[in-house]
Amino acid sequence: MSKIITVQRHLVESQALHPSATGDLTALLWDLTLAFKVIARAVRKAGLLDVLGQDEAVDSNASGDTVMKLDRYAQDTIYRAMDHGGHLCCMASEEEQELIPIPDKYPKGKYALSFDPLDGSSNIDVNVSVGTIFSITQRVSPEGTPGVDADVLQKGRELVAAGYVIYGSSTMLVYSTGQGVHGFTLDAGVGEFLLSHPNIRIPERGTIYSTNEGNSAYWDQATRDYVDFVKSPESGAYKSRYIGSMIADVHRTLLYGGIFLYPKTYRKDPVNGECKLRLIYEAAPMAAIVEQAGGIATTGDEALLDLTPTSLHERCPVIMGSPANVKEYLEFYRGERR
Ligand code: AFP
Repeated sequence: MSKIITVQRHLVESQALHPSATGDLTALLWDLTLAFKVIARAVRKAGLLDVLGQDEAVDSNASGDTVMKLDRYAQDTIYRAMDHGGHLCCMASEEEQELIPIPDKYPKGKYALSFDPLDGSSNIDVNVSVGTIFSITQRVSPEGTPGVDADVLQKGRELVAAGYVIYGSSTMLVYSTGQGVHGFTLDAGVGEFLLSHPNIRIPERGTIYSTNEGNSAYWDQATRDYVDFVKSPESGAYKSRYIGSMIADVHRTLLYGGIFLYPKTYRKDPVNGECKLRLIYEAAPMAAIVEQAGGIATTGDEALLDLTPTSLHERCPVIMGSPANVKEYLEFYRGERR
């Protein structure tokens, strides 16, 4: 029988591998898991409590998307769990235009937290898996002072931790602090995340491609050629799977292998194109997980983790997945294949 390991114990044991660690990051992640449990409970009850629905929209978020009540609930829950612990100097959320300060009355810590409180929420009315994505950076501004944008605007390579929680048929937390990727399943009866997927490695190659093909007329030619290739007899037997909830599509890619693509589209701006996914809240944390699991995450031109965000809501192209599949995509993208 395998051992029962809670996420708390896993965090403490991982911290012991760093003799210089103060326990701050461990405590911060611990606080976050409480927020995730509260959100998981609300997501489970969502249909019952009638807290959802497009027509129940209350607001528009910083990126202009409809914000539903459950997004706001997830946002508030994370804020209320994290504002007073003394570990953070600021927060940034996909739902807020500006940086979220730590209230004056609480101490300012050495980390900054960025999060997408409820990714995929436009699908929630049809019971599709949604999730929370998060990342943590070490502050660059002076200790003890309020955090500033620069604390968050750091390359994905600088993340000290990244992860996501998927509220699906079960609730699962997947995180990395740079020592592999580990998955925990919430045992709702016990109220604990228990280690269920230690040291996740993405398969070297997969047979699933995942992309919104409704956009294909607006993709660059190389991406169109690649997707034509995966559908052709010469590629072998690829399957198409696209949920439209990045967290669910990337989680599947992580476990089964294959490729997830959200390339630039040239619809509104035929010259420069436009991107959908947010670098800080979606692309970088998921790229950190995929790379830690042995995969590749790229814009096509460069590794996603090498992008330095210049604003809180910057967007970028996203291609990530199994190394063999992404390398094949890059051969098309670089014009080495057609
Ligand atoms: P929502 O949180 O507004 O549902 O957006 C989800 C998302 O940012 C990401 O999770 C999906 O991969 C992507 O949008 C889906 O976009 P399309 O609907 O354009 O395929």
